[in-house]
Amino acid sequence: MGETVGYEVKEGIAVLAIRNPPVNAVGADVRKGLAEGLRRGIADPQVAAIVILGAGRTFPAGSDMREFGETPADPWLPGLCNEIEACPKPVVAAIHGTALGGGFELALSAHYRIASERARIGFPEVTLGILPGAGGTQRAPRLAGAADSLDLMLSGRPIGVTRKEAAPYIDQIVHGDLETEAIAFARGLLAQGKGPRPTRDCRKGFDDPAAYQRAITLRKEVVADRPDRAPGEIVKCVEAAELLSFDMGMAFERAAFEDCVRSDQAASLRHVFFAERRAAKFPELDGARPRRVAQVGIVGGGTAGRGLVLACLEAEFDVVLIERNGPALRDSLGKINAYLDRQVAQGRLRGQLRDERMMRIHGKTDFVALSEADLVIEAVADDLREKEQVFYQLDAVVPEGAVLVTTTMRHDVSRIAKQTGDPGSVLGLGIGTPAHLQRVAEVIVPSEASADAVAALVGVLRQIRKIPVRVGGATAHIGRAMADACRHAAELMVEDGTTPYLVDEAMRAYGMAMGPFERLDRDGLREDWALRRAMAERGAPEGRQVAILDRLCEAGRFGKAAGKGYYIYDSESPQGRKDPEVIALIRAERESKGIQAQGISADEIQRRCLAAMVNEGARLLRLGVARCPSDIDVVMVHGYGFPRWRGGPMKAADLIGPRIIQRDIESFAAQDGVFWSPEPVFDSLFKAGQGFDALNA
Ligand code: T1G
Repeated sequence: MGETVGYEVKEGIAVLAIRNPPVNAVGADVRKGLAEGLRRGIADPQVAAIVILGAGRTFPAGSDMREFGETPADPWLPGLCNEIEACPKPVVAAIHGTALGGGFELALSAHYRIASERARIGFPEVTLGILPGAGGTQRAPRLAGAADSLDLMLSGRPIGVTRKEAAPYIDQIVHGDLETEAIAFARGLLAQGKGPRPTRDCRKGFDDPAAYQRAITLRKEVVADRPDRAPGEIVKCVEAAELLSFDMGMAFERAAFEDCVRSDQAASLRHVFFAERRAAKFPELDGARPRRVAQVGIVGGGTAGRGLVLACLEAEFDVVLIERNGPALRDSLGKINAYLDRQVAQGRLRGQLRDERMMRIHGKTDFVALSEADLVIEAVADDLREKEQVFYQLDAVVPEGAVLVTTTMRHDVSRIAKQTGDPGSVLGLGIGTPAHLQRVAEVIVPSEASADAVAALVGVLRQIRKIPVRVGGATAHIGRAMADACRHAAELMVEDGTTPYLVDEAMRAYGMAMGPFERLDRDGLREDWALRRAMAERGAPEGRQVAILDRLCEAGRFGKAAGKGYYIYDSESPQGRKDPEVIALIRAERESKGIQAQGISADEIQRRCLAAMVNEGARLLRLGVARCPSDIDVVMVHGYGFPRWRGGPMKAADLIGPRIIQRDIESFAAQDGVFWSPEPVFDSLFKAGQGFDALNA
């Protein structure tokens, strides 16, 4: 028996303990070990029943995704599940931690299931562009019916075993030592003369065929418009579960699974899963001795500051909020309190927790209050002088070794760090607003930064449930640079003939959460305008410059907050509507430059925007701003609305073929030879026959 599955007989019960840390993923060795353990238990006359459990922190959290794309080694999980189900001796699955995907299917193939009260169960496969492929779509509806089992499969979110929706799957919730409880449960079965109870024979979930069909029909409508394919396949499989025999249903499921697992969507979603985990592995963490962070200081109670306060309170940090004066402080604390009250009113937060959080926030107007802060995040307006002043004051009051973080999006972090006596403890943080709802945070690591400071900030970000992404250098932000490149490609197309509205429509159709011009309007045009004028004063920037944004600003169209930008925003259309005035303004700009308008297809718009992002991504890799292509994908998927099922721009480039993207860039050069010049990496990848994924190793 491989060491991944232990075999012990205790009181006539064979205990198969899976040992494949960290999450007992069901890889080839685990499957082989389980099959051998099962056969041994069946053959052993001393054994009257079998218990399957996970050693360590959890019951198996799924099949081993690192094996995807390869032909699985025998035994395959569906076959193993059938073998467990056919066992002539009762099999009990004892669940703790997170029994997910193939792990939950393993449990469903057992005859009985017990679970620790804090255990969770679920089918996350849909978040990976696939479906439960080891009998989940056939066994779960037999136990729970179509509605609940489909909701579990279509949401992809795990549920606690104490929830009523989990009851059909769990025979007993236990509170003591799991193995002891499992052996007692199995012996209890034997004492009651209870034997195997194959799930395939259960028809409880089919008791009300009309309700079953209604649930199918309803969810077919719900998933019909989803861009990802797996949800529709899941509904068909659960429908088949009631219509076909068990084995036919299993074959139906297998065929659908094979189709999905080979799809680009599945490859993209799997890529994002591992990219999220790779992103947090900063080189600085090796050997670092990060400062323990108990108290966090936030300077500035504006939208950004308040979001950071809320995120830190949720992670149970003590927070000191510094505002410039009493009225501003009361206003910030009032808004934070109001937000938590709304959470309570919406049932998303218990009143007691709100009170606890408000107890852990200390509002002050004097920096001296930060004399015990372990880490301070400055979130004042993005004005260099104001930020330098804040860091100068912080340096005078914070404890030695405290980590100082600036949220500047435009200024040089190293320059701000010079205001302190310990520049090595100063880092940058790029996080969208509202910060408490963002999933990704860019960590700007200047060359002089200390590994301990980086490790401390990464630790805090993981505690406030952010995916930290490393950004090298002291000035750039990955997301902002990528969005700017996409926006420039879009502006060139608008000046040459299309409209901002067609560009946004095309990029929404591509799957982006919003188009580049909607994003500009949301973020405001004023800052970009100011930056362009500052750059123009420093001499004509290289390449073709499109001044449509400047024309809009000259006309007072500064974006959504100003009621109009590329779109008009008013009570009639709070989300914005097209404005013929903008079209007229663009037409006038073309005429002033003698440009003949030419139509551009939606496909071409998407290709140009993607090519611009990929080329910019390649540039950020060359400059060492981004550590690897998958980091860029994580920022774009979580921070800039790039569709997760496309994997991010760098993954999308690999699925299309970097050579094709390179050819596209070269073919666009007539439009702007400076902007559209392919990065050298395209040639080296081509020569090596590789894609960007090769740079993720
Ligand atoms: N396969 C391989 N590695 C996995 C894994 C998996 N299923 N799940 C986690 N890991 C690795 C992960 O990459 C990381 O590695 C380490 O474990 C800790 O994970 C037939 C085909 C369980 C909730 O989708 O959701 O079954 O970075 O950092 O935050 O129907 O991991 O340390 O090297 O995420 O505590 C279905 C995926 C698979 C669950 C724990 N299962 N995992 O979260 O730790 S498809 C899933 C999770 C399937 C069948 C189909 C989470 C977690 P490293 P972590 P965590």
